[in-house]
Amino acid sequence: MTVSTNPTVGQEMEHPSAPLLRMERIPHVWCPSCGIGTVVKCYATALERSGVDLDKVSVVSGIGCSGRVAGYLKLDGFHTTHGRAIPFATGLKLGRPELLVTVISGDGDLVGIGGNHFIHAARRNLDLLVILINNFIYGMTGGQNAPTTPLGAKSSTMPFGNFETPFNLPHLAASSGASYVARWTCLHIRRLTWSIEEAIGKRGFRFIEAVAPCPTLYARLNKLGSGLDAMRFYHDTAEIRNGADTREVDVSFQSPIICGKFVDEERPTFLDLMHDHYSNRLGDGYVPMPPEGGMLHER
Ligand SMILES: Cc1ncc(C[n+]2csc(CCOP(=O)(O)OP(=O)(O)O)c2C)c(N)n1
Ligand code: SF4
Ligand SMILES: [Mg+2]
Repeated sequence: MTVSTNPTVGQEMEHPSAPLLRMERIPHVWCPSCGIGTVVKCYATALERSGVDLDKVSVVSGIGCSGRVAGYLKLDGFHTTHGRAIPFATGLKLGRPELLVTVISGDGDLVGIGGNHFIHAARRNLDLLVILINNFIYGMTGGQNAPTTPLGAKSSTMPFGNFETPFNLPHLAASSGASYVARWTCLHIRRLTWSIEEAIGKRGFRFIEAVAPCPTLYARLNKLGSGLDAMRFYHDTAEIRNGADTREVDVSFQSPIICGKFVDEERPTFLDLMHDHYSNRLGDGYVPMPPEGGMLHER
């Protein structure tokens, strides 16, 4: 499908990620200068570069503006109920271990209503790639306070500023047991893409926080300007500190956002431990669940 015209030669051109997108659903629902589309582009580019078999990739989203991502990718995609992307993805991975199962969803979805599932999936080191789009607010439902809203930031339910301490997401993931933890903003498209590509090639619970502008709610309620102003803010203030102690990467209102890869430690996944356990206990009597296509990430 063609989506734009090259002004120099008047030739119709295809968007570079079009083969991975459901172009028949474009235009998408996201507001102008929202950061969600940037994360989709980074994910699509990372998938293409990784060379994984796209028939073995699935994307699971919950509910919210970020929860619409699965619907725009030309992959096996699942738009699940609010907060249940991780349990859905868990069932998918356990039943079809050869798949690369990616969860892409919002901060409210994954660590608000879905927070319990998030920490237990990390604790079990489930073999999931989780990309959390953090716009510091519940975008889709009108800008309510989220568990990520920085102290002092305004939301529709905290019009005088948030007084609840937010989660430090990399620390939540790392202290719960994630084996890969990184954070980038929508300005860092190359680093975010590399990080996703790197995480695709790894095993276990891999968590990437993508900080994204929500100009319509978070920025408007806080008088922060457009998505472009958010990019300028990330550009002027974000600090890259690979290997930083996750206890020190919490986000304060309009203070520098610390980005980087913070954790990269391979350890046995839930399925590794389960197979070892039952093989030891039951010997030849243990038959792993079908299908037996082998692990996508086999070394
Ligand atoms: C069980 C249930 N509770 C509440 C809602 C309403 N709801 C839909 S999306 C959403 C918040 C989404 O926030 P987030 O995940 O941060 O996504 P964003 O829109 O910011 O990308 C809420 C509360 C719902 N759909 N289902
Ligand atoms: S409300 Fe915010 S998060 Fe939702 S599409 Fe608009 S800008 Fe993006
Ligand atoms: Mg949100």
